[in-house]
Amino acid sequence: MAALSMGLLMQLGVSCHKPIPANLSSVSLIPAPVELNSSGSSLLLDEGTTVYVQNDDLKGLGTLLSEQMASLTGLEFNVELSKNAPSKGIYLAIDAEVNVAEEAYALTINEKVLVLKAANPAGIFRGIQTIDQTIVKHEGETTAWIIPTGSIVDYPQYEYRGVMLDVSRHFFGVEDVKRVIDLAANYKINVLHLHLTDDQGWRIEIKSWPKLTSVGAQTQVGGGEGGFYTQEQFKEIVAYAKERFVTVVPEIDMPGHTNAAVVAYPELNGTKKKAELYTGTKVGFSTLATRKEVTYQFVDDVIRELSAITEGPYIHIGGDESHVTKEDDYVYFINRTKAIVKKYNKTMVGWDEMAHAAIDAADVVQYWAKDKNAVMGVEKGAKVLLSPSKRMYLDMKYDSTTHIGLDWAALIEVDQAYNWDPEKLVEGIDKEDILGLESPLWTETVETMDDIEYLVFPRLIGHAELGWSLPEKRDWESYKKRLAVHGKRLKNKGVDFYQSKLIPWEIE
Ligand code: TNX
Repeated sequence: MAALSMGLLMQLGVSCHKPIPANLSSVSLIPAPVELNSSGSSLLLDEGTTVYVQNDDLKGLGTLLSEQMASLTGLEFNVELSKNAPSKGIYLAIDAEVNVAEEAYALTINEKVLVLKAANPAGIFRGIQTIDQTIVKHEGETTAWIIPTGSIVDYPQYEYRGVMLDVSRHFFGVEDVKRVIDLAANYKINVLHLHLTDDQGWRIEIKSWPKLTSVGAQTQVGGGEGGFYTQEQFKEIVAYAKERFVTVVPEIDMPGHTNAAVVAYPELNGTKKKAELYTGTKVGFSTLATRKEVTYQFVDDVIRELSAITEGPYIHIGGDESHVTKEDDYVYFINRTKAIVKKYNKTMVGWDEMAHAAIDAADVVQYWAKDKNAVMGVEKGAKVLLSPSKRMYLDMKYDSTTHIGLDWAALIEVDQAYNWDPEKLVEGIDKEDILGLESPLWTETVETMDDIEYLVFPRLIGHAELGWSLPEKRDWESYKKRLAVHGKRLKNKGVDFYQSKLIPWEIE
């Protein structure tokens, strides 16, 4: 042994290092996992570390893990197929017994091998995000990348953990949307809601009503050029999201918030005023003609085309702030639209005002403003998606000095966004009534990707923990220290996040 040089040992892939002691419990995981045990040692990552996958279906996920680890460490990792667990390296495998919940996964790490198991690829993907966060840079005599040993068993509290992007007030292209998906998926967010239409712009190609985009997509807030997704581009977003186990929920906001549509097709206009392209930020002035048959031909065509390019189960029909639609016309419209959504085998989601219509257990009410509406929805059997504007609206300013954003609901500092309990938010709405949580980003004041990043991060990370972690694992004092460590990660990814003074950021 003594005759062998250090270099030769390295070439042979033999490590002469004793494993570095480390503590899995002190790794800054967000969201906090359900169960974690630490065994005090570590697994060393180096160029020789291979990611093995049990079958061909997991190859994509193996590659994704190796890429995520590479971008963090600068090392390269091979991906190989192996039916059985290796004696050394990283192993991804399907195990039907890891079935406490959808998306559940189990991680065991010893000094030689890390094994990630889940009953399905979605669980493997969530577990990969945890692995990524367990990697620690150890600065000793030499720098080493290690993963502390121990075990984790983990699964989410809520099945729907979403983020919403308003692409109507300001349009954002496919690449921006993909970046939002990537950054959100790192924190186990599993839904992207796209607010595709509003007064200022219609952003999705509908082949049977071409003027929606040739006319209705041509501008945005402030008068910029706007834009829209072709159906091919929308499918590209859906496919990209799917690879990251993120479901896309498209929203067509109706019967209000429809100025862009009625400019394109005046026969749909339910007001007496001639509609013109709008670049301001007022709400509540437009409505579809709810008693005309042509309107339901329009709704049917739009929902039919949209359903055909949407893989997920949900279609969001808006339903908010229809201030110039009479109450009985509004109810009539939602009831007819509900039947159309059902005809195309989708689940209808709508903002909380929708509870006034004849909704039932098949529908989802998105709570944003009124407790009364959300409770009414639950009484009718619907599930509730929580987006309380005072806690979750990502377009609210952090404090009075924030250079973009609005403040009508609240100022939302990082603690205000994190420090509350979804189960206790509304009296009469219990955990079993809640489908999940969603953080909306309205974009009246949001013009660039940097603007998006600044308002979304870090608040979305806190919401991700609220949606995933057990109430007893959530605690502001612990969270703020864990979040501090993520400052470096966000910076490495070039995220222009808000460096709140409440967080003891660890940024080089
Ligand atoms: C209310 S929230 C709206 C949006 C605005 C937002 C601005 C909701 C369902 N409607 O139309 O963009 O406030 O914060």
